[in-house]
Amino acid sequence: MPELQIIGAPPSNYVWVVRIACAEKRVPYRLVPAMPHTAEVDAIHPFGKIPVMRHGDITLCESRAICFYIDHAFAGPPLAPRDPVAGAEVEQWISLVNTAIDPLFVRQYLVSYFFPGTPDGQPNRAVIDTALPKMAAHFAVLDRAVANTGHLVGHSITLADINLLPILFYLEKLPESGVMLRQATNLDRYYRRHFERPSVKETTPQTPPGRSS
Ligand SMILES: N[C@@H](CCC(=O)N[C@@H](CS)C(=O)NCC(=O)O)C(=O)O
Repeated sequence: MPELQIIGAPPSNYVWVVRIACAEKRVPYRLVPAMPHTAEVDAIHPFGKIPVMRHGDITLCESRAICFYIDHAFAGPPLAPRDPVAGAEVEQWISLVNTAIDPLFVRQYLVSYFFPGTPDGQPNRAVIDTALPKMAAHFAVLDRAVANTGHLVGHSITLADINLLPILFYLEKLPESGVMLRQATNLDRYYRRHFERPSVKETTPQTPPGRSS
């Protein structure tokens, strides 16, 4: 079996998603640190984004596609139910997080702290303050979603949860989002319980975004 390479910077939430997926499946891999828009990334992703993956002759980009490959090409516990309804619910939550949660929580709020782009390097308050009311509504959605079973889908961890957990990690660390998370008691409990999992603990980035890793 050729070596599986996960290529990308460890602090990236989407690189982390793929690493948790490997850990849950117990699939060995080599992490190749690389920033977006570098040669090894551009060779695989048409828009230079991380993560990308190399496995022998197989190259893939986009975290969802990489996780699909990891889940189906290797033995180990399935990361998404094969049942059509539950499997579709996992896809639904991955899509909701990728199209609504990540653009607001990561690309607006977290980026305004970690990559502010302001003249003095201070957090971009204008963007943060615009994001906060929408974030409160999104936290309420997530809080309701995990209230019944402590998972986004079904009664055990799936790719839906794996795709969300890295974002919650960063939200917990920042002032406004940390308060919002603690006030969303179901989501907070969900976050803390999942962060006890070895797959999550062992892959937690050692450096925040914006610092060399
Ligand atoms: N849809 C992509 C998103 C990946 C993504 O946005 N990665 C960020 C780092 S977390 C990136 O490479 N950003 C650089 C850019 O957008 O140019 C996936 O799921 O893999």
